Amino acid sequence: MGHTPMHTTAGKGVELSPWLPSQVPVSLLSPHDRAANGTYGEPSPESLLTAYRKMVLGRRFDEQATALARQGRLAVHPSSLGQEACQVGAALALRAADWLFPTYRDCVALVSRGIDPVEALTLLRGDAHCGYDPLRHRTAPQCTPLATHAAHATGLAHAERLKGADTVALALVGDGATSEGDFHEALNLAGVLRAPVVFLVQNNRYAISVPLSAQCAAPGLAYKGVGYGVRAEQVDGNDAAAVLAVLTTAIEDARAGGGPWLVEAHTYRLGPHTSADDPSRYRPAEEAEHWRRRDPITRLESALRERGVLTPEAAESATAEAEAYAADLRARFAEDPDLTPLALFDHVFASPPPHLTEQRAALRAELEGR
Ligand SMILES: Cc1ncc(C[n+]2csc(CCOP(=O)(O)OP(=O)(O)O)c2C)c(N)n1
Ligand SMILES: [Mg+2]
Repeated sequence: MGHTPMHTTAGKGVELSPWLPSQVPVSLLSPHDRAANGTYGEPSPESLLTAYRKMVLGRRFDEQATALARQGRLAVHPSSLGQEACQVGAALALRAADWLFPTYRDCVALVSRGIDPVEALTLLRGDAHCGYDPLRHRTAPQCTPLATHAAHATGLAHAERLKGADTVALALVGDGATSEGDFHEALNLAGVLRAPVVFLVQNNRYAISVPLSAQCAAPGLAYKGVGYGVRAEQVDGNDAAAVLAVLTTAIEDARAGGGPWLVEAHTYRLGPHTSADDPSRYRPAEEAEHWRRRDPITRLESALRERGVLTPEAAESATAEAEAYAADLRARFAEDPDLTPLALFDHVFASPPPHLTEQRAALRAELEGR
C-alpha cells in the first residue's frame, strides 16, 4: 500500500481517504458491509483452526489465572476474557522474529506466542521481573504504565530497520491509553519515521470504570491515526478471522515499507477490570449480556462448524488440550515461588550507579543476618 505523506499546500485540499479506516468495522464472520472488507483476504481454514485452538486454550488459561488470584496465589489478575480474538490474532499475525509489546491485559497474547504460562504470570505472583526472557521471545515485558510502551515499540521498529532487519513491532494498547500523551507522541514519531510498527487498540469500551464516551470525543479511535500520517483501520474485535486478516495486512504492509498502522478492534471486557473490581457497579447487566452473545470463541466455533472445518472430535481435542494445560499450570502453582530478593537489582543497569551498588550490598548483609 505504502502511502506517502502529503502536506497541505496553499489552495489545495488533501486527499484523506488513504489514511482513513473503513466506515464500518471489517468483519469476515458476519459481514455487515462487504465493501468494508476491501482487500482483506479470508485467512486459510488451517490458520482459523489454529486460532480456535489457541483461543480455547487462552480462555482456559485465563480462567485458571482468575482462580489462582482468588486463591491468593496471584496478587491480582487482569483478565483477557472476551478479548481472545484480538490477542490470539495479534500473536498469530506476527512472525517469530517480530516484536510484541503487550500490556497487563494481554496474558493470552503471551501464551499464544508460546511463552510458558507460569512465566507469563510471574509478575503478578510478586516477582520484580517480567518472568520471561524478552529477547528470546521477542516480547517486551508487560507494560503497566499506560501507553509508554507505544514509544518503545516505535523506537525498536525504527532501530531494527536501521540495522537492516525486516522486523515489525506490534504494540497492544487499551482504549483508555489512547488518551495518554505517550500514545500521541508515539504515533507522531512513528508517522514521521515511517517506522514498521502497528498499534492495535483493543477498544473494550472501558478504562476501569470510565466508559469511552466519558474520556474521548473522537468519532472513533482509529481516526486518531490520520492526524499523524498513520494509516488506520477498524475491525470487529470479536471476529478472529477479521482480526487476523487485518493485522496480517497491516504487519506485512509495515514490513514492506508502507509505514505504521493503527488498528482499532471493537471488543468488550466480559470480566472485571481486575480480580479486585466489581463491574456491576458501573455498567448495565444488559450491556455485558449483549456482548456475551457476541463471544469471539462461540462465533468462530459456529462458523468453522458450519463450514465443516471444525469436527466435533477436533473441538473436543481442543478442550482436552486446554484442560491439561490448566491442570499443569495449577500443579506448578501449588508450590510457592523461590524468590531471590537480590534479583531486584538485576537487568536494570549494565553498570549500576554507586547508590544501587550500596543498596544491594546492604540488602545482602540483611539477608545474610549480618
Ligand atoms: C500512566 C498511567 N495512568 C494511570 C494508570 C492506572 N490505570 C491502570 S489500568 C487503567 C485503565 C486503562 O484502560 P484501557 O487503556 O482502556 O485498558 P484496559 O484496562 O481496558 O485493557 C488505568 C487508568 C496507569 N496504569 N498508568
Ligand atoms: Mg479499555
